[in-house]
Amino acid sequence: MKPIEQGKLRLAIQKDGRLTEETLHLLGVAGLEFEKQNRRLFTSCKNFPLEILFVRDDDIPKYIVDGTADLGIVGQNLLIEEGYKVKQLLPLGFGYCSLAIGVPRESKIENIAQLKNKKVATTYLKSSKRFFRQNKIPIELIYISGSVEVAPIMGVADAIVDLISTGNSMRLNDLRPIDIIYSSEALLITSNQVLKNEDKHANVELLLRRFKSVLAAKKYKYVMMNAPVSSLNKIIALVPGSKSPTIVPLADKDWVAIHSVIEEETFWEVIENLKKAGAQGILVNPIEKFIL
Ligand code: PRT
Ligand code: ZN
Repeated sequence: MKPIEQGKLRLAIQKDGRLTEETLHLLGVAGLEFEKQNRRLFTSCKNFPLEILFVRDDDIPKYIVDGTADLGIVGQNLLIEEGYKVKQLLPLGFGYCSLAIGVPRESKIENIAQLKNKKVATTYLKSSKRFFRQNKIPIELIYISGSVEVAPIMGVADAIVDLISTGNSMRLNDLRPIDIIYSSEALLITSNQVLKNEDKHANVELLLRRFKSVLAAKKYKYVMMNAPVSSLNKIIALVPGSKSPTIVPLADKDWVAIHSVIEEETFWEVIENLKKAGAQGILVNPIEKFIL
């Protein structure tokens, strides 16, 4: 199916930040060609009816809600914080982070109950308020717009609520996390309004299929190996593939070549078991796209 010109879509992505590189990589691997140098506000995709809008991440949900953009790539954390009514289409497997509660390393506080009546500094006011209210722990929330990690050192707060990914920033500021409010990753979002437009909807489905095949490919590795016919059943059970593995006869009748895929998560475990089952000369290749 070809994309529909009348259903031209506008995709809002972060101009310059933590999500930018992986967003551009995803679009590139999905086969979308556009000018990436000296990112202006707008660029047009050369081979898909798609405009790309480079903006601050905080503005993306608003643009989806008011129709300035049809699609957006944004951290789930922003949606949770502001409670935007957008349609979440696909988690994208990057931009992972957690909204964590941190206290000074030397503090006696071990759990959230001990934060009762304490001062907590954050940029994520709404998420924090909701969390402590749900847990029935009264606290004093202090809004800080940046560098929340320094609030305890400056004596402004007893604890902080902030995003963490590696946790380095908290550690460097002598803080330790005691709880996680939620976990987040980058999402592809749209609005119901867009999906009601038949042409736009058709193009959204095309893009979704492309993105899904890129994400599926990241999860798998392509493997080829030689195996004695006698251990074929054992090996098929280990690498069942998406339907069943490809078996190619070899000149030596007692041996076959097997082609299949392995999930990244269990990769080394499966490789060990394949070797135990008699597989030899195992070749592993990355997959660019995996259309399921
Ligand atoms: O300029 P613009 O408004 O577009 O960007 P921004 O500065 O507001 O956002 P940016 O680029 O920092 O983050 C964009 C999105 O990336 C966030 O909304 C999250 O969805 C996601 N993300 C993933 C993170 C992190 N990881 C992260 N670690 N956003 C922020 N951080 C910060 C955190 O606030 C803390 O200051 O990084 C620090 C901690 O990192 P670690 O690795 O030391 O734990
Ligand atoms: Zn921002």
